This record gives sequence, structure tokens and C-alpha cells, in this order.
Amino acid sequence: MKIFRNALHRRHDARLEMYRGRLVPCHETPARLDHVLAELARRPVGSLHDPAPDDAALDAALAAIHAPRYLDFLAGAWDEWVALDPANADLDILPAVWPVRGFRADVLPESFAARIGLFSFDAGSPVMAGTWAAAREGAACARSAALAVSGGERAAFALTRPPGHHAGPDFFGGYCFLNNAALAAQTLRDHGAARVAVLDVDYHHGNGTQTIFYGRDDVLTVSLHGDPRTEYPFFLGHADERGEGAGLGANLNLPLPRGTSVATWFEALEAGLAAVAAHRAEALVVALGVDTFEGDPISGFHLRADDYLRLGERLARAGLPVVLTMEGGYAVAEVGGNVVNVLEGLVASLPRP
Ligand code: SP5
Ligand code: ZN
Repeated sequence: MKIFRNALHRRHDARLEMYRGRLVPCHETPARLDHVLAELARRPVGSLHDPAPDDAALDAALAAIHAPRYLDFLAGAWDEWVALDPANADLDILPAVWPVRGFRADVLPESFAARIGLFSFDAGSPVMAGTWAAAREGAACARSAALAVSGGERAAFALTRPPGHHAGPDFFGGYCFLNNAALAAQTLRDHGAARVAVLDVDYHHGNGTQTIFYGRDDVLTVSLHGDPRTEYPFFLGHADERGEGAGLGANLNLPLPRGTSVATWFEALEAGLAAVAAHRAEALVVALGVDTFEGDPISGFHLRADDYLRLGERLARAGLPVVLTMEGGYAVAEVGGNVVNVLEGLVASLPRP
């Protein structure tokens, strides 16, 4: 399989996120991806590539899933922040005010503090000098992985951070800025797949991906995740969210209580894959978070290292060309082994071309 790595990921290396009244060290760190690369050096399950440097095509692809005013804001946010006060160059940006029910979201405020609130949904996702460059190169990885699969590869992996599945049409949050899985799905659609499915196996609901495709029937979105009644991102991911308008029936949420057993998790995976088959998807995008791991510091499922091999094998048996995007996973030292286990199980079980 082809693996597209984000060589610029380290430029996003923020310090602190807001958690329970304190600023605590960010969970989403560059070391996560370094561990995956180190494991791939030990177990080369695929070939490493840099993404295509096709800027105009990437911008067009991003504009198909994100709002122009959001992309413009994010691209210029750091320069605006430093222009407000040169001393800001030593600080990461965190929002502190948001428009909630009854507030206006249609008026673009002049204030930078107001705009960063308008375009975000939590205070856990700092923006820093290199955030845009890192996220954009990650999006290039997702697009290149989808193009490789459109061109005949059975499987490709976008090995990137920051992750993407919480980022919506015009908002960031959950450590995510550009939605790599959505970009991969849209790219597969644009290059020949009539119907695509996104299967999100991160511990957290893929709220951004769901929102991007909620009104569409060409991209099925399926997510298995910690029940939002108790788990982040709380305000989306319930079982009764089925899609709207033309997209009604093209969204499936499989929320599971914190503490769910591995056996029950794999049963939910079967239900998700059954929906993918019923959609008659021609290609599959897997939003691959390994924060379902038993040792994850912020999550509540119990998968072990071997279970990720089984996950990869099962994904291969879906029989579809597959693009994977790297999402969460915060047991940093185990992220590499768990991610490469998925890839190894997948590659071992793919049909021979
Ligand atoms: C991509 C991804 O996995 N994003 C996750 C963002 C989660 N941010 C909020 C973290 C809340 C942590 N709750 C910890 C409970 C520990 N007992
Ligand atoms: Zn997650």
C-alpha cells in the first residue's frame, strides 16, 4: 500500500489546551506520528511517499468541503494574531467566546477574538504559527491517498496530524482543522466513485464529517464511538441522527457506552460495514483513530494491540478500495504499533490484484 506522510506535521506543536478549568499539555503531539514512522521503519507494510504538490487542485478540493471564509480565516489567522500585538508571537491562539443558540452566525465580526470563536467549537484546539501549513500538507496527503486509490491502488494511508474528523464545513475543534477523511471521500467521488462510504472508528464521534455530508446521499457516513451523552464531542453523534433531505438514511451513528467490551465493539463494526455494503459504496474511507486502545488516557474502550490486526483484516474483507486517514490516539508510545497493526492486517488480507 502507499503511505503519504506529512513532512510538515511538526509545525503544529501547540502547548496547552483548556481542560476542566486548567490549561493542560496538549494530548495531540508530534511524537504520535513519529512513533508511527518508527514502527513503519521496523515493519515496512507499505511504501512512503510525499503528497503531490498540486496547490490549485488542492485549494479547489478544500473549497468543495469547507466554506471559503473559514479557509481564508484559518490561512491568515496567525498573521492577524501577531499583527494585533507582536508579543502574541510567543502565545498559541485559543478561542474564548462562541455564538450559541440565538446569536448571529451570519455576521462576520471585525474582532479577531469573535471570529476565532465563530469558526471553532472548543478551547482544546490551539492554533499556532505552523497550524495552517501542517493541516494543509495533511490535506494534500489525504487527497493524494484518494487519488492513488482512484488510480487503481487497493489501499492508501494518509499518515498525518493534526487529525481531521472533528473539523466541519466552517469550524475547527477536537484538535482538527481540515477534514482529511471528508476530503478523501470527495476526491474519490470526483474521480469516478459514484458512491463512497466513510467509516469512522476513532473513539470520538466524527461530527465534522457527519455535518459536511449530512444532506447528501452519495457519501454515507458511519461512526462508532463513545456515547455523546457522556463523551466528547457531546453535542452530536446520537443514534437518531440519520441525515436530512436527500441525505436522509445516509448517516449512521453507533454510540457505545464508555467501558464497552471489545466483543461489542466488533459487533458494532459489523453493523457499520453492513451499512457500507447496503449503500453499495464503490470505495471506503476509514477515519482511523486508535484512541479505542485500552491504554488511551482520554478514552473509554478496551481494544488491545492484537485487535488492531483483526480490524485491518476485517476492513480488507469489506472488499472495497480503501483510503485511511490518521485521526486520534493518545497513548503515545503505543500509537505506532496499533496503527501499523491495522495496516499490516489490511495488507495481509487484501485480495491479490
Ligand atoms: C481527533 C480526536 O481524537 N480528538 C479528540 C478531542 C478530545 N478533546 C477533549 C478531551 C476531553 C478529555 N476528557 C478526558 C477524560 C479523562 N478521564
Ligand atoms: Zn478521538
